[in-house]
Amino acid sequence: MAMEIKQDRLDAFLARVEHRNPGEPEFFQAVREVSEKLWPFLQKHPEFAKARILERLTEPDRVVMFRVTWVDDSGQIQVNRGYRIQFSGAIGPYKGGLRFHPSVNLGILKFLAFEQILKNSLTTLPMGGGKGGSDFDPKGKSDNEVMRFCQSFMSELFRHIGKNIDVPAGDIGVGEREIGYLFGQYRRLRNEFTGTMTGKGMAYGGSLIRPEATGYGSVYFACEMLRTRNEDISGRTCLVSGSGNVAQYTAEKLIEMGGKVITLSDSSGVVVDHAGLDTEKLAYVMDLKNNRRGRIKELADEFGLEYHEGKDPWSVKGDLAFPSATQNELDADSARELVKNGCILISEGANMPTTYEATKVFEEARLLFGPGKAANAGGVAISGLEMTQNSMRVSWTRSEVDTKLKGIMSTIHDTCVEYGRVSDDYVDYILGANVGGFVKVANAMLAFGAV
Ligand code: NDP
Ligand code: 2IT
Repeated sequence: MAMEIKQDRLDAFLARVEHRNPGEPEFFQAVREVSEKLWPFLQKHPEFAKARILERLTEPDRVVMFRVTWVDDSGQIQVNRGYRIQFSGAIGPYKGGLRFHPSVNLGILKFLAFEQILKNSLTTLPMGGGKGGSDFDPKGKSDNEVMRFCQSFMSELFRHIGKNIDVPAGDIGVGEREIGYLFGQYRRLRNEFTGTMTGKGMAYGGSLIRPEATGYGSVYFACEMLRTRNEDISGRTCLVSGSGNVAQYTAEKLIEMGGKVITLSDSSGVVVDHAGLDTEKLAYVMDLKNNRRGRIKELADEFGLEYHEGKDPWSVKGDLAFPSATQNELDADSARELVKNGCILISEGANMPTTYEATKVFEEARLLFGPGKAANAGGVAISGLEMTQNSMRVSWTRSEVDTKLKGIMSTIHDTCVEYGRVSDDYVDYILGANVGGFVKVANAMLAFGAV
């Protein structure tokens, strides 16, 4: 009976969140996944429930939305929408990426910023949660068009950010080129050089290992999970989705560790390489995606590999899966297919790539499941260290930063085990990551009183 009353209260809380945020299914999905896991913990900690921490944490500090007007190469005026969600500043300056993709809307950025709060807390570094971006599509645009868009975008964003206020970085569609244009405009408008963005180029304050950090971190996290079962990457068949920043460096680290990476994909289709990608093919992918901005099909054409238009990697037989493209790219049918094919581990390089129903399939099958806020936290962790280096005006070596990245991923894993061990032989990493990320933010909020 008592349990039912508590479940009723969770349902009522979620119904309120859904009602207050209409047309934002991804935001609701993220809040639901977190709240369900947090609820039993909150029952045991009435001080958090009494202070209504979860109600406050699901309401952004503020949302900035603005018009971005720019002129394309043919002289036409174009209008896009820009956003910055400053979700929670409880434990540090707002921190999180910018996404440029036609699918971007308020609900998607709110889900990303909400996840970022707990992810950033898990890194142990002092960073609050934020996210931003635009529905601008960099695909098919010239460098000059991208530059003009970025300059216009920053001409509004600059007044809302700062090294101690809000520090943006990259995400889908925002890589080294875009960060350069954005930071260049920010520096020009402010006339001061500060570490107000991360993911910067090495010539102007970037950190070594930042480009690699999300992908490498996702593999380090997978290693930690495998270690709990006395397993490792070597000789394992790996399915990677996407072929952008996260996918590329996930594949690179897997290959280095002796894994056999048999898939890469993009929004058009999947390439399957039964022999396993080698460093030559990966170098081809990096040039294709980062410089020539082509389609993944060209990898298959170049090396005579299998290509399936409109398909994803999840029906291919593999031991370890690294969804590294976008949200909700892995549904319940795909999850069942992976389980049936003997997959033992999922490490989410992307943010919320697994649908709600699919996570339940993995939980039931008791797979090693590393949720994005833990598994892909390496990227923002090294962003945090880029901020540190900028403030200290020093540059750490590659091996110094890589060692710190390994240490942070291992600490995040420990936190997940601490809060997520539900039996001798099973760690609920979703539970562990959500509670482990929540505690510090909640304690800070308690200390602040009713703000
Ligand atoms: P990139 O823009 O570098 O690459 C994105 C990749 O995902 C591309 O291969 C793209 O294919 C594919 N993709 C994007 N949207 C879709 C879609 N709707 N359907 C299918 N495929 C899609 O982005 P990142 O690699 O930086 O980001 C990938 C994921 O990782 C995102 O979820 C991001 O939030 C997350 N992440 C990124 C971090 C970072 O440091 N960059 C840190 C932590 C998480 P196509 O080229 O065809 O669009
Ligand atoms: O989702 C993410 O963690 C990122 N896109 C990286 C954010 C950052 O500030 O480096």
